[in-house]
Amino acid sequence: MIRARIPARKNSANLKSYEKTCPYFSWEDIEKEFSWYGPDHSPDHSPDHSSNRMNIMTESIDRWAEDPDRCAHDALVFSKGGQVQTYSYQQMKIKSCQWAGLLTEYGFNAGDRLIVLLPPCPEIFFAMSACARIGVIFCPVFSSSSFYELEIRLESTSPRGILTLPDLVEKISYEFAGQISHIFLTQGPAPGLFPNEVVIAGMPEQMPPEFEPEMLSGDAPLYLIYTSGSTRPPKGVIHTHQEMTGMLASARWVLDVKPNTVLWTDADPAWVTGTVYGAFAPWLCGVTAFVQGDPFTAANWYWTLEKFKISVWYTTPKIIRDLMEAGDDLPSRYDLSALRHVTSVGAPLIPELLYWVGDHLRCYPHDTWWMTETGIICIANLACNDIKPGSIGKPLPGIKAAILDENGKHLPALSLGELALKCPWPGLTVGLWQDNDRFQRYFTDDGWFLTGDIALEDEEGYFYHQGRNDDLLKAGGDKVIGPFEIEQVLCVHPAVAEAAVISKGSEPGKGISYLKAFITLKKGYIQSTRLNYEIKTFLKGNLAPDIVIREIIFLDKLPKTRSGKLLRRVLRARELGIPGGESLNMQD
Ligand code: 6R9
Repeated sequence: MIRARIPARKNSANLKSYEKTCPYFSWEDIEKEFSWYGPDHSPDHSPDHSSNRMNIMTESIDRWAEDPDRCAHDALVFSKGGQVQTYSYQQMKIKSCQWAGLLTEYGFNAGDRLIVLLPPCPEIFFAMSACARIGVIFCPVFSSSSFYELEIRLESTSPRGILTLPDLVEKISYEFAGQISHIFLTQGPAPGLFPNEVVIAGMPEQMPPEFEPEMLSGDAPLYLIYTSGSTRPPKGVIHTHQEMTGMLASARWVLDVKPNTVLWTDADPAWVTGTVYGAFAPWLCGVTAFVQGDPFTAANWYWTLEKFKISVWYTTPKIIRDLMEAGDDLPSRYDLSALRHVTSVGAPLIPELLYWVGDHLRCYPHDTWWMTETGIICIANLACNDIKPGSIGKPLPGIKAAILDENGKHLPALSLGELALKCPWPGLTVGLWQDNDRFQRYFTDDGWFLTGDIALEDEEGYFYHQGRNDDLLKAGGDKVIGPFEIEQVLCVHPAVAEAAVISKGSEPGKGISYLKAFITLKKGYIQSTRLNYEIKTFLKGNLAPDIVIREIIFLDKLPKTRSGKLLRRVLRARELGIPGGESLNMQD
């Protein structure tokens, strides 16, 4: 563990003191900001939620559209190919109402599903806000989804409709396309439309600009999103309207959103990060959500930060690494003076990346941890706390985290175990789509949510992520270690850019794992037997004697998900010749 600290920014942060806030914090204090709040209306106070009528649109888009001081403020700025489209809160409300009108005209009712299969574009956000308005469940899907990925999502959600593009509609099998009531195409031309297909360009604009949000119970589904792939079928995670409380609090404290913030969450809207912090959370705060529709290039990313005066940027270690590899001199060519807060999610923000951003963009990135199932950021480096490099930070006020052993027993500081969160909090998923058995397996009898992540907590309450529990490795004796520990040592070697360590199973007669490492090299280094030997020797000198890496393989790229998560299981499956080596939810 690194002992260095990056000092907190207490004075300018929204949350001034973590220590003073935690003991007195109650979610109800946040709920009070919503129009639905009343002594009998708080979701926590009614066991069946039946008396709570609310809609996230009333508290986000509509609230600001009806505020004379805020209605003209930008709600959404979208840039693609140099073209910029800007929508104020007032304009966003009209779009949302018109799209809600269109969906209603096509027979959509609360509880129906709309699959949105589009690359980033304003229509995703119009559809998202229209679905929320009428209680239709918004189901975003990556436009780069494979035929197979799409098929399992379509089969399991049985949507009333799909919103997509003529090119992408080709990915939907003829059999499924026929079963769906409506396939909406955002653009033409679409030669040979089937009877259930319609090009909707220009149609929402014909609809009335007013559409009262449907008042729903707090646990009414808002969106359904599939988690990153594993060897098992993906999980459809359900999130609800009442999560607005957690979205608002986390955006304010972790992303440090202030009234004049321009927030850029550079995640695809089909990833939970893009859905929550790319749209709903900034809209609840009444600030500008910026969306970049172009694919990543380092120059475009710096240009975006400069041109759109991004003040808060929520990104990933993958993007940071790509920027770092594009060169140290590039950031100095841009005016990044508007940028005041950088946050990261999805994969380990290793100290090398953290310091690089601090040195070259003047803002130290704050790592945040959460998962599709948790709905909101749960553990984070808050601006008011010192950053400990390598740590994912501390649980948000209102959230309790612990490290448990395999029997659910709490482990002392600095022990490796499963990261668990105490239920409930406003963000926690209410269910997995049509899979209650799997949903129940997340919870212990005494009310802890098991994350499946391996972590440890230090004496000061900072958490350190060490990988997924199915990635754990067996060293000598009963010792179990996370692969991340070894990968970090590998990355200290000057030639190594990234590393992944897997176990190929037990070594015959020894009970310890046969460990194999896969590495990519930094620019300027060439793969060679000599370098391989040198790295092995380096590892010997830097790892405990009972941890032995038997093989090191050079790769040009490590397999990762679209959101940049390392897929050790793909390497493992390829190595062992078992299923799972295929590219479920993989980036390329
Ligand atoms: C938001 C999101 C969740 C999994 C999670 C964990 C990994 C997330 C991380 C991190 C290291 C961080 N993860 N944040 N690992 N450091 N700061 O990523 O949701 O796509 O469901 O993934 O991502 O393993 O369990 P999702």
